[in-house]
Amino acid sequence: AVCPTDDRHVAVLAFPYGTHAAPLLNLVRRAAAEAPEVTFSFFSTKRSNASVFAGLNEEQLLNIRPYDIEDGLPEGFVPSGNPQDPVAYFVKAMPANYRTAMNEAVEKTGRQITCLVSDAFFWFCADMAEEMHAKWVPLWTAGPHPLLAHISSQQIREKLGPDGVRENKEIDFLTGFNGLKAGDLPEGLVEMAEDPFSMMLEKMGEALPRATAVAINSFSAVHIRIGQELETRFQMLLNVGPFILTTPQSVTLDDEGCLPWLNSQEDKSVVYISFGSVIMPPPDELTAIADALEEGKYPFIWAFRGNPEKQLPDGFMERTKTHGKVVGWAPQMQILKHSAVGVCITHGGWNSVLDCIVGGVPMICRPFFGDQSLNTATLEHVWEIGVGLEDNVFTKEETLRVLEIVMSSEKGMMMREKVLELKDLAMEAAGPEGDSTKNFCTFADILSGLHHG
Ligand code: U2F
Repeated sequence: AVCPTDDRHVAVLAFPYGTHAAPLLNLVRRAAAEAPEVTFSFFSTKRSNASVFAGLNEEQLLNIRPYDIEDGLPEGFVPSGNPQDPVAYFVKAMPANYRTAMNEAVEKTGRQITCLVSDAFFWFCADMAEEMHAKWVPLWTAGPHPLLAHISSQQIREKLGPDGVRENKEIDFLTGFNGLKAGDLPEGLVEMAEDPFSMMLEKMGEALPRATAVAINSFSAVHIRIGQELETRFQMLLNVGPFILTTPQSVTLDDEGCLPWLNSQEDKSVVYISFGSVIMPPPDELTAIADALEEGKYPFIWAFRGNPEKQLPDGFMERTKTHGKVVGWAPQMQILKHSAVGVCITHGGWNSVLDCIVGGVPMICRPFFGDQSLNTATLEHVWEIGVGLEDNVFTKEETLRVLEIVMSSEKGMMMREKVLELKDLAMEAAGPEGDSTKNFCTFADILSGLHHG
């Protein structure tokens, strides 16, 4: 029997690291606004909830309630500095930590769970949903290429043979991967590493075809053939992005005056640098970037997560203070939309790639882990909207070389044109008649129990 929407209870299971929980909350906020009678319970760690719910008032939260889950860290855990360590503990604590908090939410609200919306990582939701007779809609927060790679891991291993990774071997047997190589794939995929994170991704690949629908923070025109292939693998594929255009965003204040400063800079002259929320490049590469900016006299905004006085070359901050800004956390999207920005130096995190597309800004990419190499190869060789680095390291010479390509060459102009074409397609997808808008309606209907398919 179909239960009335006012009995509906959607459990949202967020992955509390990197930029995963915030995009999921933003998507759910839009859905919750359209289904006021449905109850939403949002599960993440205390720390993650404190960060993603910060600044949201009752009115913005509507029918969504946060619940804190255990992070699985042993008592007295001392961070080693490796951001992957807490993730490994967390993955070991799953799914028991979610179950405990979900039972609490069922008790508190008096409503059984009718739908699970989770980070796509959470393979265990396939069984949970079955057991609860609930729907399951996982959200893949990265791009379509790595998603297809993860769900094709067995095929990739078979095709590449037993000799392990052959860095330069083309992945020509997978739809949409022409021009991409084995060495671009996420680490741990070809060799099948047995650490908790890689195992989670492996199980994810097996579980996703069981989902009611798989949502992705992307738009169909990003790669039509990959989209078509994904559609054959899943019960339903819902491109519902880019979230920067399709979901409410939390506001980042411009405390350090980046935007007024950009107003005083020439068109397409500024270099914006950010390595996302997890990564800090090694010291010699930070120095190389700083030296290149100084020698090339490029105006810049650097979103720097560490201590710039200590980690950047002596006197760099003082010498560059009139033509550069080093800030803690920048209003990235607004910066990238500003006409003064000419290039973004990034680690190739998917959210940053989408920010650059929507901002119409070509990229210089230095990937570190996970999907970032595949994103870099795709934007360099498939979309032609950015460049990678020789040997994938910043040296002063290499940084100057790629800056010159993007900022001053014919090739750089072509990149800008192509990124603007993608931007138009993104805007269209998120517009009133666009695919992402239509897919969002389907997503919201599944959550409210109105979609029967
Ligand atoms: C993980 O990505 P990260 O969190 O490291 O990086 P991004 O996906 O690029 O997301 C960074 C977000 O933070 C914002 C920026 C993006 O939305 O607009 N931001 C900001 O507002 N101000 C700043 O100063 C700096 C950043 C992972 F590491 C990646 O490999 C994955 O692709 C990604 C998604 O799954 O998650």
